[in-house]
Amino acid sequence: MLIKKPTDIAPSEITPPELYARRREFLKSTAALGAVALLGPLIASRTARAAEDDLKLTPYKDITSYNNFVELGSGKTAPARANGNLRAKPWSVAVAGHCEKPGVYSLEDFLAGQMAEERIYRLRCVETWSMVIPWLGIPLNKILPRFKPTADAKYVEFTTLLDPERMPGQQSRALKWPYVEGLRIDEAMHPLTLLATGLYGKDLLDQNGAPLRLVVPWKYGFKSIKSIVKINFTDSPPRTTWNLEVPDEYGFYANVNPNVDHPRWSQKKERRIGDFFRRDTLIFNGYAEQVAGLYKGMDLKKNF
Ligand SMILES: Nc1nc2c(c(=O)[nH]1)N[C@H]1C(S)=C(S)[C@@H](COP(=O)(O)O)O[C@H]1N2
Ligand SMILES: [Mo]
Repeated sequence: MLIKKPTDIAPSEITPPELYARRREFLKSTAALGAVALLGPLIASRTARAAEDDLKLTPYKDITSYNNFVELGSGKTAPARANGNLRAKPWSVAVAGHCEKPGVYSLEDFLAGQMAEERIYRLRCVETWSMVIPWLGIPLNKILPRFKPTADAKYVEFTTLLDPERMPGQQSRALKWPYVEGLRIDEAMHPLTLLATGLYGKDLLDQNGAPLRLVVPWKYGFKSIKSIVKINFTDSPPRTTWNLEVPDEYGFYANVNPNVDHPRWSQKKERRIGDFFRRDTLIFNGYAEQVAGLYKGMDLKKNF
């Protein structure tokens, strides 16, 4: 489905995850050796250690067995047990709203001509756990322009598949279905915003949002909506699932922010899955340099 030039194939796509992780360790230690000569042993080793620790990949096993995906079941382990319901079935994505090329596209047509790239991002859940995930995906800003959004397209609304047969969690009233999320158009077009089709070089499993899910790395995980079937260009803010459900706990923006606590718990610290000690939460999940400009002049406490 995705056609790539050989040079675009990331090592992760041709190497099993275990080997891949070891090779990355090797590359990192050789890079650190180079830096030693330039910067002096102390700085180099400290920097290398901090960088390595911060973006050390979460094991594939954890990324695919500890999930939030209410449609496939509540609790962290239920979604993985429901794996198999979504994949290997025809999938299409409807494009609607303020654009010149609305329509229903098969997944193949929707992604036609695009090359998946690897992006290693932190994922921070509003519940205070986090992971580091090597996604495979296509920047959303390479896909949206194809549908020619008009000047009225101020926001983008995303919708998850509604099908209680394939998504047994939808037989319960846990949330109002289907799950809906949204971004401002400039957030959607930001180069960090990814439409993911895989991780660790493999296609997404159902529990991670097969076959197509959003990844917005500077926002709490609930913005990164899974198993998308519709993209709608709107002129007003989309009504998003968690915001509708509990408006004073989950805002539209949901930018990761250690200085704005959840009403029921602190957001100052987080626990990286696999770590024993908690670590500091980073503003914008560590992507401030890239995204803070999107929110210039905004009161982040009000616009949480
Ligand atoms: N459709 C849908 N998307 C969803 C969710 C969900 O329940 N349904 N959970 C969200 C939450 S709370 C998080 S933290 C991330 C988790 O993604 P992961 O399981 O791939 O780590 O998915 C988000 N996307
Ligand atoms: Mo989450």
